Amino acid sequence: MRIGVCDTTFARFDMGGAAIDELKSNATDLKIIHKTVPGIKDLPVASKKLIEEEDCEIVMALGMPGPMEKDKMCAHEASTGLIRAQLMTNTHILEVFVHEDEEEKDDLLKELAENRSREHARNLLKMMFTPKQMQKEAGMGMREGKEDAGPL
Ligand code: RDL
Ligand code: RDL
Ligand code: RDL
Repeated sequence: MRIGVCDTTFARFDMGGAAIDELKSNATDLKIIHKTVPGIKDLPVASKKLIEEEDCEIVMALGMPGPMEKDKMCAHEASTGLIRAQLMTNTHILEVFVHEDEEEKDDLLKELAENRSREHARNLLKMMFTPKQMQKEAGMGMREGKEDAGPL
């Protein structure tokens, strides 16, 4: 299976590296095509190219929206673009965003970025290889990078 991984230089942690490591540790026979762009607004077209020009069956788009109001606007625009790219190609692009203001301390932000990237990588493998396993988790309050909220 061909999997696209697209990350940014803006991010303050190597989210793509963590995702690729997690994918490779949990599956064999993966061909991973990795592209890096400057920032999250560049992810939609890079992801679409991974699907259309590199024949990826699914893509992870990883990035870090900054803490300012303009960064949040930027994240919303990037997200809208990623959804549009998915609809245009009928292909999943897992959006893995870690907002810089989700944690105050650098070491906690680093841990969150690493854990969220790895957990979304495992989500990808579940979606592609063991969808029944994912179905078992329906309604379970799953989260990525932090504690699960859990079921009611
Ligand atoms: O196309 C070049 C840039 O416009 C693009 O890379 C943007 O995504 C860069 N960028 C911003 O311009 C901005 O105001 C980013 C952020 N905020 C941000 O919070 N996170 C990013 N990029 O990854
Ligand atoms: O593509 C992978 C994820 O980006 C996607 O599954 C999102 O819908 C996950 N998600 C968030 O990233 C978020 O910030 C969700 C929420 N909030 C939310 O409130 N409810 C969700 N997903 O179901
Ligand atoms: O329940 C607490 C958090 O899950 C909630 O604050 C989310 O909005 C945090 N979050 C993001 O901001 C985001 O951009 C999440 C994701 N992406 C995500 O992919 N998965 C999450 N939270 O569990």
